[in-house]
Amino acid sequence: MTKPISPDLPVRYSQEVADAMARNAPIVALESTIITHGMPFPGNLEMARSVETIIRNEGAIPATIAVIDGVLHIGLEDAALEWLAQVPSALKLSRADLAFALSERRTGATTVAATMIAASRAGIHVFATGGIGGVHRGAELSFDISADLEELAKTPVIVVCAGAKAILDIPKTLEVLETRGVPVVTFDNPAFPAFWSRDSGLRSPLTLNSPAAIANFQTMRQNLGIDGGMLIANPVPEAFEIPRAEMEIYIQRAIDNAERDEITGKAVTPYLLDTLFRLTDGRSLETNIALVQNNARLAAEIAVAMA
Ligand code: PSU
Ligand code: MN
Repeated sequence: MTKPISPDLPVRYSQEVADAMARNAPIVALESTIITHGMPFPGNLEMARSVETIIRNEGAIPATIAVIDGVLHIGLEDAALEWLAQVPSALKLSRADLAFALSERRTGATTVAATMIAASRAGIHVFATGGIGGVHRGAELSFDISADLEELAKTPVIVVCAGAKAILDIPKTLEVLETRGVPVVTFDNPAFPAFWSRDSGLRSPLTLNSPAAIANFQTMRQNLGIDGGMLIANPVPEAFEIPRAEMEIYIQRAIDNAERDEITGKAVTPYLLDTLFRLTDGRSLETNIALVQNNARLAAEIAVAMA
């Protein structure tokens, strides 16, 4: 079901990832848009390094994915990670423009959708991130629905996230996932989480309590010949939670600013994330880092269970 990497694709594996592949060791993919467009420096670099360490400590190998000068990197050495965390000009790459960055020899960071494509082609089945893209509030007018949702329907990768940010319309996001046949499984909790908060106010479509059960579920889908990935929602640890009501004030302000500044297309999500970091004075960043770390741990456990 995984399409192999074409010999004509400019791809480079980190030493660690190449070794892991040779011995069939568990690997966890990581996206890079969260580094270049999702968090400010130096918190982004601290996050990127710490999640790699957590994955190694769980017995898996991290593969951060990005395009550097037209080469698709599966696994970044530390110097490249440090450089990417500060480069101002990186493109934000999704399904629509991942190949463009390769054909035009550009540098760009991969979103959830593009990371899933690259991971799947490389034979990596588990991926950890913070929040996914989804259906934006007001999508009935703007038509702004992230390509991440379509990719989850198509590409067989398990994506571990902390739910969806309430900058999105969470009920509509869950509706689209259901329509497209994407299982949404919350880990060890009946409520679907909303990124900074453990409870979005919506019940999770499905719940599972162990990494092995998640691995078995995906294997059974493949036994049935069902394509596509699944979304694992891992609630933020209680100690780092920010209550929904408190975030809602900032979210509404960020959305209002985006409308005032006429932000559209792929600029919308980075604009909202940046505005929220400024409005919360960095407090949201601490929570954001903690939840990505928590997701990296669970993703590594799932990868180990699948190996
Ligand atoms: N949501 C977050 N943090 C992020 C993103 C989303 O809370 O960093 C990034 C991810 O890379 C995601 C992308 O795949 O934004 C979605 O962008 P868009 O809505 O333009 O598809
Ligand atoms: Mn969009």
